[in-house]
Amino acid sequence: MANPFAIKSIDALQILDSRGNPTIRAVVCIEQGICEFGDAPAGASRGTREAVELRDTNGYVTPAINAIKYEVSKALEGFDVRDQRKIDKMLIEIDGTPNKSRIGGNTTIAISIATAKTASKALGMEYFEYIGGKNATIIPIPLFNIINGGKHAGNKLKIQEFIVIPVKFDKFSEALFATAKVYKALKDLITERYGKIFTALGDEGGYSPPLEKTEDALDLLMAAIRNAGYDSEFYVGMDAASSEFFNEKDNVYEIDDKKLNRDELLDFYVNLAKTYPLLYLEDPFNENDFEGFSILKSKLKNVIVIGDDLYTTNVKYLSKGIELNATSGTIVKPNQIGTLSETLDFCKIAKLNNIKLVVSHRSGETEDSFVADLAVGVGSEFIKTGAPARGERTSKYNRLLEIEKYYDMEYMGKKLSL
Ligand code: 2PG
Ligand code: MG
Repeated sequence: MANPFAIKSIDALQILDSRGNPTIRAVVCIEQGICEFGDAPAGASRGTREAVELRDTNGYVTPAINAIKYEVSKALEGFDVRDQRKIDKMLIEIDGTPNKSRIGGNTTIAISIATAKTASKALGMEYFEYIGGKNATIIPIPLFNIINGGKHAGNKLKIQEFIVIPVKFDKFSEALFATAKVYKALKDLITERYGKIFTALGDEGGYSPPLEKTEDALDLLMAAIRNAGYDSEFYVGMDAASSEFFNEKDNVYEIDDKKLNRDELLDFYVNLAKTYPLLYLEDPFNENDFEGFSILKSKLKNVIVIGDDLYTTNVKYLSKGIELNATSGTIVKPNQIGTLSETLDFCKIAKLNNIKLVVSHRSGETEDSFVADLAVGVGSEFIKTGAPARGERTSKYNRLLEIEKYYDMEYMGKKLSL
């Protein structure tokens, strides 16, 4: 008799992401009749070292679907779905390139996630349990990106994400609903100051008011926190995604109508940290400037400095960052590297070296909530998955509410020492 956990088929279909772009959904089915899907999200401000997406010239993912249909499904037929590592290794081998450019990182991550979901369903486990076992006991602190700039919005803000961080709450659910109040207060403020037409949303569900200066956005965040009736319960953070406003030719950062060299940008951040309760700063310098990160980290002891484009969920670059003492934390995006096993290895190395984990969505998302389970599974300190609005963002937060309630989990905000 065939192994009931053996892969019977892998199918794929083209679906839409939250920006209305085509993306890939892979469906893994095993002999006992259980099937699950995995979706590939898509970034807009991508690091140059990320796994490559396979698309045709019009942006359709037909080549990725064909790769599954004519090549990968045959090669993986009969593999035991519980053997995630073996399956991921096979995907890497079939691709054969260092950045998954032949069959596409979008192809491999969709299959890799579908594999884990099918296995855990067949074993009667929740995804977070399957990933983390008994260690999965805490709900991470959400980082809510409620003002969008940079590549995610049509305004002139150079910084990509302005984030509120509800740390001082007893439960995740309290933190989430408090943030929803702040999000509403922000909408009221924007309506009052700029008119309702400027309450349009950016790609991650945050507002994109017609602001130009970093300080204006931070002031608005602070006013929204106050108007919602909160104060020190919230910190603020930013994802600068600074590679996007770095002018490589002149070696300057073009921000807030200025051209700043690295030292000047560093002073700019240091001053912001004096004025605002800044807890979190992601990609403050361009993706090749490990040294800049490390100087900033030593200067801003109370700010968690995070690498995203710097590391691209790749152990090779994380190891360099650890050696240079570049950051106190890292973004974790499974589609940056292309398989779940490599993502888990990355998290393990980060944890061993006291690097905080920020499991993250992409700006182009689907409704799948898998990253919420991944965050709980790896015991991440933070999860970054946009504003508390729009289905592709709320699916992750709502999944965390479910996990908190039915598995009686603690909130990281209570445990994290800052
Ligand atoms: C980021 C992400 C997600 P994108 O820079 O951290 O917020 O954006 O998916 O566009 O890379
Ligand atoms: Mg980022």
